[in-house]
Amino acid sequence: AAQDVLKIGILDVPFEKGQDKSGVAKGPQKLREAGLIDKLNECCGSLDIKDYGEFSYKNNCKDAQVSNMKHYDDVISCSKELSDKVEEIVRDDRICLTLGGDHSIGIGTIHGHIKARNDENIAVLWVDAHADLNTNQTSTSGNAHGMPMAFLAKELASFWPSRPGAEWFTPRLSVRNLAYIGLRSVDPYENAIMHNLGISYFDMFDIQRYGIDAVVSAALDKMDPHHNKAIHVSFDIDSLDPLEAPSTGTPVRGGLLLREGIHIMSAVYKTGRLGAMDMVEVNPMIGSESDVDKTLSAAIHIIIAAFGRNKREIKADMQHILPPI
Ligand code: 4U7
Ligand code: MN
Ligand code: MN
Ligand code: MN
Repeated sequence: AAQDVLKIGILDVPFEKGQDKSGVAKGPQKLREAGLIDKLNECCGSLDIKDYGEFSYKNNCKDAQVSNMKHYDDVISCSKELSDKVEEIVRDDRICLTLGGDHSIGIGTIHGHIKARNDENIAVLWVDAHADLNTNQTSTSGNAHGMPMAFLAKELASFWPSRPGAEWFTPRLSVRNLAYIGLRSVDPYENAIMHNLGISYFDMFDIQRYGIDAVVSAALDKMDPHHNKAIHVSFDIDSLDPLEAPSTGTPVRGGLLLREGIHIMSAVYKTGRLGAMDMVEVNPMIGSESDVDKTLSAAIHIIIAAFGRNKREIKADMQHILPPI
């Protein structure tokens, strides 16, 4: 059946200072070279894609720092400008597809999405091997890509007594509107926070036990019980098993199969409420050439599932294969 044109905005965010390994900033460019935009147009029916190109920022708080959070000033400066950019794309009435970059960029993308739509209208699905719920007090690495969810959560605001340079920022996401899928490497403090705050999560045990279809519907129910919010999916490629997506900085064995990742995004597509998606932590400088190809192709499969692969209208030039009505 004919459907409306789906409006998408694509933004590259080559940011890698939220972790220690170089290469993750090359993710967006490599996803494009692997044919992301052509595959979207081939597989997803009528799309109206606006290319916002490569995001860049100026470091406007060079002296700002907090303990045990590396490159804090860059993370804050990038987040501020990125949140304005994502807000603009969502206000243009486009589903914002952000290509990372490391997962610290989730601070800016989610904050920007909330600025455009208001906190009560957004739910976040965080697909990851990790919970990314450390504060600078609890992190064992000091890497910001393990902290974005703790930075964003209203309920954790008191754990960040001061955020120099981030006066523009107010935590606006309630953990009631958050669900995790894919967890299998959660630090002890993160685990305590998840249980104290009653955060919804579906780990690899749940996926094995109930199956991915039941898990994704349960996650969508928990984060948005009335099914009326815009969905922000933050997809960390390390949620997939390293056999499927080896080129990433913090791989953890025993992860999602590619078909499970695809199923998650198809289910989100079917809600009709996808508002923004981040694809992060693809590092094309890790592993062999075939590892990199596998990882890029997995990420592209997951993205095209999010935009309705094979589920949208048949292209006009293929109508002739249909029997007459
Ligand atoms: B990712 C870790 F300690 N929890 O905080 C940390 F295990 O964005 C890993 O999910 C964080 O890839 C992983 O450094 C961040 C570690
Ligand atoms: Mn992550
Ligand atoms: Mn991760
Ligand atoms: Mn990672």
